[in-house]
Amino acid sequence: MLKGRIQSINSTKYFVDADGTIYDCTLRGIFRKDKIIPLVGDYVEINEKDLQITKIFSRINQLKRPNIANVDIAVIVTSVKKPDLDLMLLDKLLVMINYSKVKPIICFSKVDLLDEKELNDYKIVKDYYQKIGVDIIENSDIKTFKKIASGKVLVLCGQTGAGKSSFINKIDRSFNLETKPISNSLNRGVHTTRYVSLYKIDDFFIADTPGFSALDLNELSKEDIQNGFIEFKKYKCQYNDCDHLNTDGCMVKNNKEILQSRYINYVKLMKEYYENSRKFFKK
Ligand SMILES: Nc1nc2c(ncn2[C@@H]2O[C@H](COP(=O)(O)OP(=O)(O)OP(=O)(O)O)[C@@H](O)[C@H]2O)c(=O)[nH]1
Ligand SMILES: [Mg+2]
Ligand SMILES: [Zn+2]
Repeated sequence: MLKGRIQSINSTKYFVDADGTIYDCTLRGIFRKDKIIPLVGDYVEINEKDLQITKIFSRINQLKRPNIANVDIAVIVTSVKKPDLDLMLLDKLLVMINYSKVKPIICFSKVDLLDEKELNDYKIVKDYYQKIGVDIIENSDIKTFKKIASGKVLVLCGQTGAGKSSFINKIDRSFNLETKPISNSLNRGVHTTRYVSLYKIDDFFIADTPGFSALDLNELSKEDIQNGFIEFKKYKCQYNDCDHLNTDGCMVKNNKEILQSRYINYVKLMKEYYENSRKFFKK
């Protein structure tokens, strides 16, 4: 028996890294019957004779989008232009990553495309997320990134066209992952990366993943959404169970210390949550 970690998956083929050697494995039928789906990042046992995966070890965590297991840090690659800065997608990803018990960091990309006025607006946003305790880098800051990444397993996630694959190519010049310009008419990426793949660089592992433009949080509870707005917790509203929507004595609503888009996005997500749960009860 060999122990390794799934590095990439291509339909029924599982590429497992065991001590630096990549084995082209299949899955023993029993897993399919039990509907267990192995993910990139899963630690597995393989039978050396027939190269079948015989066991999947339990996960420390799992992200749904991108679908990957056992990561220490999720790097939200967020372009500030082309595609435009999408703070709703960023806030949703922060909620989802927090829910999955993974540490988030934000990596802003394409800051070189901003004019002076846009740069000022961007700085306000960047400083806010930093202030509430999220680690922030820019994709030009490879040195800082390598320090953060040392010894860890990281996954790049975020919008299609934001520059995830380009970032890996920049971190290690020997990489030549496929990248493509965004579509000018749609102002968004063209889904260049198709599979989740885990790569080793220096002393860390990093996964490139397919980007997306929309993300739904339907599986999350009201509390899961609220927990993702980490900075709201420090404000003591009049009622302990204040949902910060319309309650008297709320210290979050209309609070000038909170970035306006954060509160607006929170309200949108809570409204979506209430709408979905209404639909659910109607069924
Ligand atoms: N100006 C500028 N362009 C960038 C930067 N980073 C990436 N790009 C460009 O953005 C485009 C999209 O980059 P990709 O790396 O393919 O984006 P991706 O996030 O991997 O996209 P998917 O694989 O579809 O999820 C490419 O044309 C890159 O050259 C940056 O910091 N500045
Ligand atoms: Mg890509
Ligand atoms: Zn409140």
